[in-house]
Amino acid sequence: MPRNYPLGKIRNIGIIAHIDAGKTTITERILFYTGRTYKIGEVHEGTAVMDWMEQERERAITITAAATTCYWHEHRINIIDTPGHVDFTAEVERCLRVLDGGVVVFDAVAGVEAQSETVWRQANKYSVPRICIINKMDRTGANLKRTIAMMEDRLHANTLLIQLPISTKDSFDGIIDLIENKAWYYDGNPDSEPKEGAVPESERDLCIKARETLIEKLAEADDQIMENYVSGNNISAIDLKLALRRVTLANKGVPILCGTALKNKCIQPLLDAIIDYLPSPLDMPPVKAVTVKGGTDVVRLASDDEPFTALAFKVVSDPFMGRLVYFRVYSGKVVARTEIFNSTRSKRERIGRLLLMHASHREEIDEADTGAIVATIGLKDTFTGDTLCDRSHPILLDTIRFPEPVISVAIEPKTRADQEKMEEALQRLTVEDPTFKVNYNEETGQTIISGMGELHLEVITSRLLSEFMVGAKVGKPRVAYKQTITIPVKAEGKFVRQSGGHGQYGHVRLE
Ligand SMILES: Nc1nc2c(ncn2[C@@H]2O[C@H](COP(=O)(O)OP(=O)(O)OP(=O)(O)O)[C@@H](O)[C@H]2O)c(=O)[nH]1
Ligand SMILES: [Mg+2]
Repeated sequence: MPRNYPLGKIRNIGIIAHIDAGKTTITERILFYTGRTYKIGEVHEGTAVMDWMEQERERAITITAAATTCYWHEHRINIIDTPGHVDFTAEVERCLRVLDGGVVVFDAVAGVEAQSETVWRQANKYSVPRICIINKMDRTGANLKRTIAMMEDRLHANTLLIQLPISTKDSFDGIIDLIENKAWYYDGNPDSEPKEGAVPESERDLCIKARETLIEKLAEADDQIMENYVSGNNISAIDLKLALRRVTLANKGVPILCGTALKNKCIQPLLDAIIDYLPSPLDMPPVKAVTVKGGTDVVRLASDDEPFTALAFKVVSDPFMGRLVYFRVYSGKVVARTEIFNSTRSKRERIGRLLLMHASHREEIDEADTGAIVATIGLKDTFTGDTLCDRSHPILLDTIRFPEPVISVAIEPKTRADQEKMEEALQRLTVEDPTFKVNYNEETGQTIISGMGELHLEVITSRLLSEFMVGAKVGKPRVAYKQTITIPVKAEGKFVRQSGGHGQYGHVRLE
């Protein structure tokens, strides 16, 4: 069966940022404008499709990374919306490990925040090419220039501004596309098309200067633009776009866009930029691995004709459906209801149903080919970070490493009936979440759960109740005080028992 989308037309991207920057709000607009949803979901109203978990809707924050797929201008975009809260940093880590590109979101008022730096470093670690959008341009105090300065200063980013905002004191109306030299106006109504217009007279000079800066910066990072620039040739919009793509893919610069997701402004140009500047699986270097026997280095090309290789990056225990394992296919393809090999654990596994995930909804598919990000039901012994492959070509991909938990609390079942259920539920949750650990302290008799922060553990206890129907309360871990001997002492004891037959006698001298 021919694949629906050629590899070059696939984008696997993650949306990453500090908490509340607007990642989910942007993703909801992407789903709407690509026709995936018919009504825009809002985080603050608890209707966001991507924040589907009960705890997410209650708190209006993202807790677990959610995957979805949409289509834009004949491209297929697989998106993972990640949480920004520091307690859920593992979700960002696992996503960046398997994604090809990133959209980094900034709040135009707050600029670069603590978690913006963390996610930026995580993206650096995996050399993920990225584009940035400065969101919330509608807010009073929004400042594009300051945010860009902060990005250069704190993230050491080579920023390539490709849009200028069109805004008055209290409204953000649209953008000037510096590449095409065109202005786009948005009225905020989600159903209205953006209107093309002239660059406002007042912005002309600024626009010429900003375009000149963009070309200079691109020339510094790209030989082809440099050549044209030096010889004074005309540089076309196409030349600029191709150069931006090369520079972004080489991680030598980041295109910067702006907009306001909440007011439905400038999402279409973001979608265009995802396609124009972020990598397809073909743009990524061949994936490196080692052979199971002998540990020699091997590579797998991004191609359906190579042996099947995938990395499991998320395990979710659904109380009704069982274990759902998410994986990214790096090479080859896999068909539903067939046998594969988990080379990390040397186990044969059977792929059951194959699912294309859309947040909590699932679409059953027959096969997953190179570049796909899908989930499956049926794998019993596969955990986060495991390599799945063709049994006749067993290789190992680099696994995913997670930070160690930093805080602990004691957890106690509310009733006797809860006891057994709690153990099982906690076990399942540790499989899902590599930054969540459970230990039994023999000395104090307490069950201790550890995680990345208070919110993390709070969410876990609330999930125990709502998903696993286990009542539990948390408290401080008890400390087992111990005594020690501080001065030398001498002691002596005797044991004598005479009750007929052989007597028993013991004598101990202790110092
Ligand atoms: N004024 C304004 N508010 C926005 C904009 N985008 C998002 N918001 C609001 O900011 C809040 C946070 O938005 P989210 O989309 O949940 O942010 P997030 O980055 O997904 O947050 P986490 O997933 O919890 O890290 C919500 O109340 C949104 O309505 C915007 O462009 N302008
Ligand atoms: Mg979110």
